[in-house]
Amino acid sequence: MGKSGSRSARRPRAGRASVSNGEIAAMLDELADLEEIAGANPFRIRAYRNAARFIAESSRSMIDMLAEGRDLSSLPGIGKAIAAKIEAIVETGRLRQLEEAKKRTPEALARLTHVRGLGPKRVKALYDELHIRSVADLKRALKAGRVRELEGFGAKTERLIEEGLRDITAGERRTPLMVARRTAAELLAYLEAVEGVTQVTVAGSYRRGRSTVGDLDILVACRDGSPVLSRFVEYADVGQVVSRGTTRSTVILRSKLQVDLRVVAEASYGAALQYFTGSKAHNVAIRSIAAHEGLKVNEYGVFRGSERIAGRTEKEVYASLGLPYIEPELRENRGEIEAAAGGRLPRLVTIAQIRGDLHCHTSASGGQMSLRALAMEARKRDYEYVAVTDHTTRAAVAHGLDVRRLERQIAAIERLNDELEGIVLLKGAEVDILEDGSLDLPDDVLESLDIVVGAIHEGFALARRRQTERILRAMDHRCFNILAHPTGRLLGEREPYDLDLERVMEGARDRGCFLELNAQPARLDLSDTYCKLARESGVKLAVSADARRKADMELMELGISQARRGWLERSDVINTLGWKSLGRLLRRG
Ligand code: DGT
Ligand code: CA
Ligand code: CA
Repeated sequence: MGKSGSRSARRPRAGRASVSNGEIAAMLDELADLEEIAGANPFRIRAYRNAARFIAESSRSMIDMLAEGRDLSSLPGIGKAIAAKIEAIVETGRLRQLEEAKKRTPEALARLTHVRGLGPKRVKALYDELHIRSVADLKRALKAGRVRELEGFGAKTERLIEEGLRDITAGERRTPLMVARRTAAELLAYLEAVEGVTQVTVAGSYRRGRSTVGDLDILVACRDGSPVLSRFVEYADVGQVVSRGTTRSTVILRSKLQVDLRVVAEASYGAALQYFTGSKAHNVAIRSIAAHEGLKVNEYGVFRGSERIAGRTEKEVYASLGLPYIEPELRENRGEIEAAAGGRLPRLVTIAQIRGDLHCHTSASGGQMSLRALAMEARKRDYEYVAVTDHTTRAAVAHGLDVRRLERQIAAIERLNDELEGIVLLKGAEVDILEDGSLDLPDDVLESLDIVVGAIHEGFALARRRQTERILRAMDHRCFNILAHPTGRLLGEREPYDLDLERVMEGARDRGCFLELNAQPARLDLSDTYCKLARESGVKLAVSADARRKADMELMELGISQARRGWLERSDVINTLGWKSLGRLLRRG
């Protein structure tokens, strides 16, 4: 760039985004912050800040001054280098040095400067002294009391930072997987239709099936010159274009969900998919295995020296490290790499293996479906059976069925089963487990049911020991089959009740009972880690939608994602069985 922006920069061109003084100042300030974290020359940093302040307070716009041919470096506090930067910003709307600084600085670290109570100086001290690189690191250090011991911090600063942290994490949005799936399905269809596009995949936490996602990470392979990046930013739901480059763009949709799109060459598509699927912990472990073999893994491929030995497919990437393909849901560095190396990877359950749903409500207890509608919906999904499990009377939740109404429902189910082809309605109930561990229906009624799902709906606050005994006692009943939503958690709303879940798992196993993985997005109970624990303790699970309306039936997919994250195989999930075998399993002793 010429010393006083000689050429066209002086005259604003039509169609160019006009950059305000405030925006120019903000970019210089941000550059100063990032340089400061990086430990750059303090004079340079101060120069950026001084210039930013001068520009922000100036009554004349920089655009006008440049248009008049003013030499900005004649202004107080603005040297030639900064004048050139301002011209670049006015000309292009961007500042190369800022973009480079952003690339150099871990995003999480840069984000820390936005925590109230922390400026770049403090972020740098936290990084240098305590190796804090992220909000999570910072939280741990605060908890351990290490922050207040740093020079220049102290107890008051600590409190300020804690408050600031609460603000930014409260504003942190994670999107439920089910919502993200709907958004992604439309966007994928749109991108696949762009000329030249050969492959599109959503990677990241979405592909790993996490119950919530921070953003969508989309990888696209396409032929040269495909307009995919420009079509991406033109997508109708885009609310804001955050960045736009030649191989990568980031947008925020109107729903506030962020989407990163990267264009990747076919030859490295598998390597990129592996890299951007994560998790970070899995990738770190994979890279260390590679290092042992004298190999290098990155998003472009697996390399021995400068030779690329794999990269086109993920399978090839894992194979080059001597490993079988590892399913995305397992990639959390929770033992999957050791299992892969030892040939002990689970063969994860799939949605296609599911033969029915064992927990559903009708309009009789707060749902919206009639018996017939429920049966039709299940048949549409190619299920063989679906259990009708309305609430009993004690349930504080929703107009439970008393014995008379339940008996009428049983008769209605029998009539429908005679009439309907291709689907069996199971006679069941979601029975309240009372505080003493007894069940909220008389024995003769329980005996007449095909399936009994037991649940706790009140008395959450019992002490750990009593809560555990209560559930074990309920499972002592020979009609008890499945413990619904075993920990009672409601995400972001209610903590799990205090319970010795390992004892409950062993108790269920020994009695021939089962635990539920409830697929309601607010529950997802059992969690993935507890699913894994259940499998290890030898108790089987039912994955259930707990549907109240037709659309809920598709929540089974969410449940299966979580089951897979919990390492469950077909044989761990009882609703992969046909009704004949399942029926035998449900008749205890
Ligand atoms: P999210 O978006 O918070 O739900 O979680 P992820 O796992 O989708 O994380 P995201 O979007 O930040 O990054 C996507 C993947 O890219 C991540 O799972 C692994 C990979 N990745 C991102 N940054 C790094 C990094 O600094 N190092 C390594 N090894 N991998 C990274
Ligand atoms: Ca992500
Ligand atoms: Ca991302």
